[in-house]
Amino acid sequence: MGACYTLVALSLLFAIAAQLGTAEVHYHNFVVQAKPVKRLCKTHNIITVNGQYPGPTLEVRNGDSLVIKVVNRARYNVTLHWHGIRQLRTGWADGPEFVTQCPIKPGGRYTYRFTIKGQEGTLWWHAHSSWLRATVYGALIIYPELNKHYPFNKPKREATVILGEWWDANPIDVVNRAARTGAAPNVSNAYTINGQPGDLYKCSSKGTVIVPVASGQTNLLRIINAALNQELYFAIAGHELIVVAADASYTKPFTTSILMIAPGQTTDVLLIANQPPGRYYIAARAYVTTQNAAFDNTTTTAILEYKSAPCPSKGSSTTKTSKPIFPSLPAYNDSGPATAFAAGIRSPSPAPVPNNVDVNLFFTVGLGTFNCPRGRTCGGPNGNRFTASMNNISFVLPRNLSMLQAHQFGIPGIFTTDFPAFPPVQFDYTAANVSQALWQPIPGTKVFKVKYGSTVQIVLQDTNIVTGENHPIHLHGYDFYILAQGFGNFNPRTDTQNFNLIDPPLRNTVAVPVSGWAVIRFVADNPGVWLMHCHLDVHITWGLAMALLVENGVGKLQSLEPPPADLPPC
Ligand SMILES: *[C@@H]1O[C@H](CO)[C@@H](O)[C@H](O)[C@H]1NC(C)=O
Ligand SMILES: *[C@@H]1O[C@H](CO)[C@@H](O)[C@H](O)[C@H]1NC(C)=O
Ligand SMILES: *[C@@H]1O[C@H](CO)[C@@H](O)[C@H](O)[C@H]1NC(C)=O
Ligand SMILES: *[C@@H]1O[C@H](CO)[C@@H](O)[C@H](O)[C@H]1NC(C)=O
Ligand SMILES: *[C@@H]1O[C@H](CO)[C@@H](O)[C@H](O)[C@H]1NC(C)=O
Ligand SMILES: *[C@@H]1O[C@H](CO)[C@@H](O)[C@H](O)[C@H]1NC(C)=O
Ligand SMILES: *[C@@H]1O[C@H](CO)[C@@H](O)[C@H](O)[C@H]1NC(C)=O
Ligand SMILES: [Cu+2]
Repeated sequence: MGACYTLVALSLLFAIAAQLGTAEVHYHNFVVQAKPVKRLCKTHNIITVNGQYPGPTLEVRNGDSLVIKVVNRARYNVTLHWHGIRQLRTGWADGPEFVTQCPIKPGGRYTYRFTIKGQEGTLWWHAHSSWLRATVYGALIIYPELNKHYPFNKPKREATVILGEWWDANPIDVVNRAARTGAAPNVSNAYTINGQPGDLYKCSSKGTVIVPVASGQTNLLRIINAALNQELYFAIAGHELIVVAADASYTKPFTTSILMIAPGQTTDVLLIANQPPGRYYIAARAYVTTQNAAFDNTTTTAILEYKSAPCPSKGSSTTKTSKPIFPSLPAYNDSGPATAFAAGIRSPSPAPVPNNVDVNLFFTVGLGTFNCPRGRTCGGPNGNRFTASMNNISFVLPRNLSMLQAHQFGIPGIFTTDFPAFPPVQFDYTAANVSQALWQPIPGTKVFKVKYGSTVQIVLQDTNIVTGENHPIHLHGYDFYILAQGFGNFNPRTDTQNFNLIDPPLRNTVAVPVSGWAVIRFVADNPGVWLMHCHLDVHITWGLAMALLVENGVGKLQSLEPPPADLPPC
């Protein structure tokens, strides 16, 4: 009886909402296909969506629904992930291959359907299969509901700045070669802004992205790090940036001249065009935390151009030769600005931080090695193969069914539920020289099971196995509060006292400090199988991942929806 009334009331509400036009359904066709693209003087056939690189920008409002019909015309398996979308009860649309679905095979199709619930800001979408996300990605912008506003003055203009990474090779060949040799994969040849390397690379000046601004006006820049494997420092010459959101959660505004954005993260900033009219470089380059590892030491640029700036090609001889002003960026290995930037990001207070922790977890994150098979030579550390793990389990994707299907239909043999809550061996995680007896993890497909509604806290602890490194850890299906972060080993006695329970940032990806730790907390209110992994694709390839299995709660509204009929078979 009560349920009937609720249903009637709900459908009435939906009818009213539809009449007012407050929630829309957006239909898109995404054709995954190869397309020749010329960069760095050479043409490559890259995998794209609809022939676009970067892919199409999705623009929706909070409360809207998306229906994205994907057709795979490429020669690779593919899946798409809507990075940061909570996918409440719709885990089937989350996308990581073999976790929430089997891949869409060449010639196959699948329609992703989901609703944006209570999220606003900048997110993005990307392939979640092998290294296809190197070129298959785009922005996903969520505006406030109709007649609702930003919690800051409405900017005059908005621009999206997607940072990416370009290989002068097929990225799939790069990762496959590394899998064969056990060595680190080749580093990229360029970083990109909206798909363009910019002025400082060969054959790239013509395509350099221009971001136009008008004197005196406020602009909202939505900056996304879609790079495959590299954390980036970002700055705009002559201009301060006011950070107003990160990972589609608003922040307490703070002013900075340097951003550090890890792959998977987004940062929204206000830029006031208050400098002398002219041209100013927007630039990004690597923030590197490994020791003695090769990295892409190039700088990508775009140009912030005042509309009243003299045109360089038609102006006087001085303007003709005047190059844009270059910003000052930190040294590639300087962690200071990254640490300061992370500390600056706060929620608008007071944030509703969950208080009583039900599930206390401690996960190490780091690299490792597997012995080189007898009779072969390997290119990793000490002649072995590179690997990576969480709590000494190197994550292996199933091959014959997705974990979510196995969970839903009770099919055994796909994963086990014995992911350890704590490191199986306790050691000095950040010692300068961790004993090599600890370097070799165990491969496995293990989940940690969590009851619906429990408050989960996870300490993420980097290890110095092989090398310490800043790992951007991304959790699917959730936003989490970052209560604290620091260098060295997490100390529960002293570090717990410094938790920020007032205004910690709410994010979907935390850059765990190199040889350090971060503590995250969230309420497990979204049933399903949710991948948690390093967003450097080189590390997820090596197994730096695990999955949380959040059980159904009571009744339909606390349970995963049934799978869509067109879910691809394995
Ligand atoms: C990677 O780098 C090596 C050594 O520089 C080179 O031989 C190889 O062709 C490159 N390409 C790929 C796809 O890994
Ligand atoms: C990075 O490149 C710059 C020149 O562009 C050079 O001065 C610097 O030494 C390089 N750094 C490393 C670590 O390769
Ligand atoms: C950064 O690298 C330079 C050499 O490229 C080195 O001289 C310096 O000590 C390094 N700084 C840090 C903080 O590691
Ligand atoms: C899936 O593959 C694994 C290992 O390859 C095997 O043990 C399991 O029985 C298979 N499960 C199904 C449902 O085919
Ligand atoms: C680090 O440990 C290895 C053995 O695990 C040892 O061979 C090496 O000498 C040690 N290096 C330092 C600097 O202590
Ligand atoms: C991981 O497990 C393997 C196999 O039991 C063991 O040799 C290694 O020491 C463990 N390492 C850590 C860091 O727990
Ligand atoms: C593509 O997906 C199928 C399962 O749907 C799997 O059997 C096959 O190994 C995948 N191919 C590659 C290259 O990963
Ligand atoms: Cu990592």
